[in-house]
Amino acid sequence: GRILIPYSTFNFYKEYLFGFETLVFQVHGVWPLPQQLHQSADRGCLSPQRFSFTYGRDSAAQTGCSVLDAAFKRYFSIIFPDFTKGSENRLQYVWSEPQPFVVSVSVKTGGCDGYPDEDSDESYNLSVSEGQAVLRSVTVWGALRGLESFSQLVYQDDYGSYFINKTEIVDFPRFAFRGLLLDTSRHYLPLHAILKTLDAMAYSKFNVFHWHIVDDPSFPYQSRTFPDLSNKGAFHPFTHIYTQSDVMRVIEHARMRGIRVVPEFDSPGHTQSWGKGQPGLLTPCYKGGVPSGSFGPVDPTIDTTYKFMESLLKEVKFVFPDSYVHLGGDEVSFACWQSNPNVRKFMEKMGFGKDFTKLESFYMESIMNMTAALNRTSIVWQDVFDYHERIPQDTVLEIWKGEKYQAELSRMTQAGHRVLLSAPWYINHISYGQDWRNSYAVQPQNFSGTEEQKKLVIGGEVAMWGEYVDATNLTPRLWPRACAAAERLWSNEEKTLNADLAFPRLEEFRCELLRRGIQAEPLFVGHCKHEYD
Ligand code: CP6
Repeated sequence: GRILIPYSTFNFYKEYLFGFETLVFQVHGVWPLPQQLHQSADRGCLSPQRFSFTYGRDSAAQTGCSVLDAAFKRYFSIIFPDFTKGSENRLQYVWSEPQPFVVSVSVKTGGCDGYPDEDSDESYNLSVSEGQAVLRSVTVWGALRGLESFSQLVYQDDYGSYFINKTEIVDFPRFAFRGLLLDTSRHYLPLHAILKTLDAMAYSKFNVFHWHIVDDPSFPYQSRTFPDLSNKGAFHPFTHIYTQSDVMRVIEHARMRGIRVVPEFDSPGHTQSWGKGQPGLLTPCYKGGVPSGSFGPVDPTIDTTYKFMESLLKEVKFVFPDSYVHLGGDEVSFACWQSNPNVRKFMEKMGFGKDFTKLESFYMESIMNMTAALNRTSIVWQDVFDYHERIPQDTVLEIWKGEKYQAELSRMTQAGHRVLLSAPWYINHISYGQDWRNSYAVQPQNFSGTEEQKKLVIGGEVAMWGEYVDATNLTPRLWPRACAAAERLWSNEEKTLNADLAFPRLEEFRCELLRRGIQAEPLFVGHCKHEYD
């Protein structure tokens, strides 16, 4: 008889026929792994001429829904790239009429014109059977996740014919916040590089683009209120900037993929470039009793600083629709503050003694309060918590220091704060070998604490700091390594404990990224069917 033996959980099924192994069919994996996935050997052939996405009759969204209309077009091209490129008459000698296949998409709630947010329901159910697939979700964002999974189920045989197996998927994310940080200050990233990264993020179900848009080396954000910040602080005032229209394009491209854009305006440290276009903002450093001509962090002792920050944050609220804004607060060097007599006098007046962490806390507290007054949730780096001052309860804390991050998770959640984990996912760091396995092994809720505390971990972020990264090497450095964190943040913990089982699926997904035009680097020895360019 014929017995089908699942071999490596999702990829291959082998037929045992009179004791001989023959490869019978390949079931195509989905990355990140859905919460529940059942596939069968039954498969159907898809033909681009007889394939369509439609809105279900009972769907709250119908034709005209911007997000899904665009997604239907996008996923059609992803599934049938040859057809889309106009070479469809290749290999089309068929002796039976191709059967129609309809993907019917139904969402419970409309909301096609809004933005995804922290409470967005991304769950979906997908059922693929003969001649049809039924995708059901609560929101359009869930439908996007389901369309992505659907597209990964389709595969081609050696002759180029398209197939899909009978499949049932019930899926939802483990964590609500699955972010990726890009740093556009150390190197300017052209718009196309950012948009392409957003495409690839959607392929592995990331849902937050953390835009570390400015920092010490350059200020590429073209501010409406303070144009001199980029006029004087960008690497180049016309070519190396993000105009208001660039920013709008990023936000809209992200929205179409169910991705939030959270901007970071990091202060009081990491602000050298701000000083060029905003004289008086930074602290003058002193040497031998006189100003040395160099500048330190933002000057937290003068009113004009707070007026400036308030105007800037008002603009940020106007430009970026997300309810979160990242305020930074990391790595503040105290040497310059200490050298400045006005700062020392202010410290004395405020009763801070010689403790400069109190001064940083004073500054951060006032900009966190400003942010709250603007109805926005602040994210700050862990340094702000480590200084032990009052932090508004709804502030989200982000862990970036590699050592002892579990202990930090315990302390922060004990204090009742929501937390984001980034420390183990600094993938700007590279090393020889399969370092994705380290990212994959991370367990964000593996720290000592109550169940309540564990729920306060809202997710994590992959960080691509830009010291050694620009548009030439961004994509292969990100992909497929970021995918490991994507699966950790989306999928069921128990079903994804074994990296060896994930490996063949990740290899296959990396080949799929190549097929989609993402220059993802190889994981190890091997080949892909499609190795373009
Ligand atoms: N820039 C800013 C950075 C880093 C941080 N903030 C950073 C520090 C250490 C490493 C990687 C990045 N480059 N603004 C810390 C959050 Cl290893």
